Amino acid sequence: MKALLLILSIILIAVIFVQIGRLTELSSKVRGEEGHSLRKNNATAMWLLIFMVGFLIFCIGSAWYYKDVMLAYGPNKAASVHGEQIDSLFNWTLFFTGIVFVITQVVLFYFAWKYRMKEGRVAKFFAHDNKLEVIWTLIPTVVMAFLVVQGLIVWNDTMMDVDEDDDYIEIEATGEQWLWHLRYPGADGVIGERDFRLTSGTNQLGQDWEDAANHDDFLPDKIVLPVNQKVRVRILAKDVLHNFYLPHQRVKMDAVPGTPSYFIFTPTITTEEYRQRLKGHPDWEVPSDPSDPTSDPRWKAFNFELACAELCGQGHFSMRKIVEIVSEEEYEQWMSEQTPYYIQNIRNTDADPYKGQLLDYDIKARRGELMDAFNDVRDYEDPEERIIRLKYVQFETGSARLTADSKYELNNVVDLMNEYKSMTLELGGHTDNVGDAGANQELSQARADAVQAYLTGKGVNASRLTSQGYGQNKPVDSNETDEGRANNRRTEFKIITL
Ligand SMILES: [Cu+2]
Repeated sequence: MKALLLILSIILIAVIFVQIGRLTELSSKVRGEEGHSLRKNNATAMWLLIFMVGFLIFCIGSAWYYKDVMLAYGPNKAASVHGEQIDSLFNWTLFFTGIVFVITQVVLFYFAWKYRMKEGRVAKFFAHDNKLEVIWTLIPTVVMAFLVVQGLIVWNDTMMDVDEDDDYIEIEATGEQWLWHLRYPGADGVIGERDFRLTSGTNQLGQDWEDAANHDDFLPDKIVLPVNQKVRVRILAKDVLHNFYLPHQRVKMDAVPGTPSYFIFTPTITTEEYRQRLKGHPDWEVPSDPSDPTSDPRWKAFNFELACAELCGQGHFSMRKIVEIVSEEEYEQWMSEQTPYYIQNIRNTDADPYKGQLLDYDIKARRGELMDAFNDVRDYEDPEERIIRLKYVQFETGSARLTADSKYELNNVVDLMNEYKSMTLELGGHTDNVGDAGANQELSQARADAVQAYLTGKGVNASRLTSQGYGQNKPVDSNETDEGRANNRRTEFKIITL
């Protein structure tokens, strides 16, 4: 209602001015034509000057009023290294075009006033003026050259690929109608191979499971990156054109089906720091949920985002993902909480080419488990508490022959023995209660001996090892269930001295 009244009053004032103009015209006509025309010109010239002043005040005032929503200023400054360069380029361009804008407006209206029609004044005609030509060619040339060269420098910096020995994180984003698939390389830092022909319901990206680099890749539903770390994003599309856009970091690159592209950037400010930057600006102090006045202010609810900047179809808007820029420690923490897609969904299914086989990934994980177990018990005083179960040492059924995969666990024991030169161990064999107790006793002794033989074969001095078969006498679980019996059939070592 207020706005309507305001518009109406502006229209009315305009009508009044037009009417006054007509009245003056009529009255001057009554007084005579000659003087009328001159007076009309004077009035128009004066109005032009007034308009110029009003217009410039309006332009400067509105720029000041809207400064907090302008790119590259205040809360909207870039959050990446190259983004600051791009912003600075915008500001330089605005600076020069601003000067030209003010000068041309002032000159335009001032000349219209100064050279208005006067009695006896005649127009000056000239066909050519070298001085003028030089001035209005040279000045724009110099300014444009400066802006273009600056632009080229920034462009080259921004579009430069990583060097081989650079320290950077590589992630991958694949656009699809209408979502982004994000992929991180996992612990090995290498993104696994893809082949579109392998794409299926459980393999949306066509990851090649033969490639070990794929085994630790994980597919998070948001982008998390450490601050001040160079990032290379591989950008692909599965169907139509999409565009990978991180507005605050000034990252923008087309995702083209069939033609992978990339973008390199270094975030310079964490999400939390950016929130602090927004805090205090009136636009950001309003509730984040307009329908709930008690909700957090907008600055507190702020998140960087990944958007698609290509109009890729009706679900285009839903391609938004959260981007979190965090400290190095928070990033490591988050990484350690992620589960590789392969391990969670593919491992030991029919789609797994390594079904039933041991992977580097498992070998490393098993080593970690054993080292953790060792560190957990090594400080106990009582050797009875310093017992570690060799979870992955197994024997062929009913025999004392080690399975092939047992060597990984036993090699870890060899490493421990080599690291702790004075450590001595008792190797213990245990069975469940199925079958004859005497036979079980014999089997457990034979198995403990087999382990001892393996270790001495690897160079561990025999005097540091004893072997003991315990048969079925020391169960750690119930012998009533399959699971319990499996737990009771085990090989352990006891740290006698350390
Ligand atoms: Cu899209």
